[in-house]
Amino acid sequence: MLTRIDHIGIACFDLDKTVDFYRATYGFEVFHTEVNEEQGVREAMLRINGTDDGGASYLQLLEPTRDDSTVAKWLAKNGEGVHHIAFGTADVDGEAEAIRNKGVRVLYDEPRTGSMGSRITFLHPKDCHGVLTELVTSASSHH
Ligand code: CMX
Ligand code: CO
Repeated sequence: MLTRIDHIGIACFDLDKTVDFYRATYGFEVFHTEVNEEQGVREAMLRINGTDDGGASYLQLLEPTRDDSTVAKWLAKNGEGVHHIAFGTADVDGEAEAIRNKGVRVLYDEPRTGSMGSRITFLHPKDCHGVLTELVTSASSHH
């Protein structure tokens, strides 16, 4: 089961400036920052709200760390904006398998490491009506 919006991923050129915008405009504070070398991003998670399943929903602000990263490529083509949406689940492996069996391309054979020790995978945007879709199991709900 997918039980929440885990986060909305937003690509930006300058993470610090974008964080400042979200703080000044909406009062959202940074909950967590990290560099994910595998994904080629420096990111800030802004916690927006708690959710019915005991988890939370975030904005994930993403700045590329290298020119050949997926986010750098996307920014060069599209400019800043919404890059992906992520659904939360207690079982990313099971959900990925079930969705793969429906004919949607899952990008990774095994989930990889995402923000805050979560486990993540992605669905191809061309199989999801143009939306790059991530599935997330947060560290606190690993079994
Ligand atoms: N949303 C919607 N469509 C997208 C997209 C996105 N974010 N990124 C690419 N596309 C579309 C392109 O517009 C293009 O469509 P057209 O052929 O119609 O022009 C097509 O997909 C192929 O795009 P591309 O620029 O050639 O990009 P690639 O195929 O090299 O990569 C993808 C696309 C989805 C495989 C790659 O972005 C990927 O592996 N993403 C998952 C990892 C990721 O995004 N990590 C960063 C976030 C990390 C995190 O959330 O923690
Ligand atoms: Co994400």
